[in-house]
Amino acid sequence: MKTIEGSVNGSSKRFGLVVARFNHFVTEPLLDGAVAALKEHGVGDGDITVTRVPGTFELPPVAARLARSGRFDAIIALGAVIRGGTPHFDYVANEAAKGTAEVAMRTGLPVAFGILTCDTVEQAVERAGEGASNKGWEAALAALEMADLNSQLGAAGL
Ligand code: INI
Repeated sequence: MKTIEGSVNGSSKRFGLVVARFNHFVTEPLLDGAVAALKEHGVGDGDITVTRVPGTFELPPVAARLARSGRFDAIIALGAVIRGGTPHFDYVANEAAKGTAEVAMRTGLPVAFGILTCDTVEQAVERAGEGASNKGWEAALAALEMADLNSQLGAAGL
């Protein structure tokens, strides 16, 4: 039996990050967590590119553009959708989930989903704290593992 599994070693891998500015008090800590995780796992500062967009709804098209550029091994999308009194939440959250998944499926490049969908500001802030409970950190770990898995699958001719 053969098992192929990615590791979280990011040396010589390049990552494109796209961050929503909406709810920046949550998304900037998510970005900090993601960048810290990448660097902790061997990614060079020059191999990290950060782009910012107005809101989570705008994440998928920019993720697609980064993915198609051929310059990255994985993309990390970071945003925070917090439920208000309007149906806007569902539209933004659904489109972001559908859109980022579609980018990954169409391009074959991993797109990590670091987008919080929370009922309250408190829940969002809780998920953007220091350390491994930070969802940006978690998304970066997924991107690292998937980037390495892709390399290994390629090396195995799969
Ligand atoms: N964008 C977010 O990133 N989070 C939200 O909670 C949010 N809400 O609730 O409205 C939000 N809206 C803006 C949206 O992402 C777009 O930027 C806007 O609709 C313009 O296209």
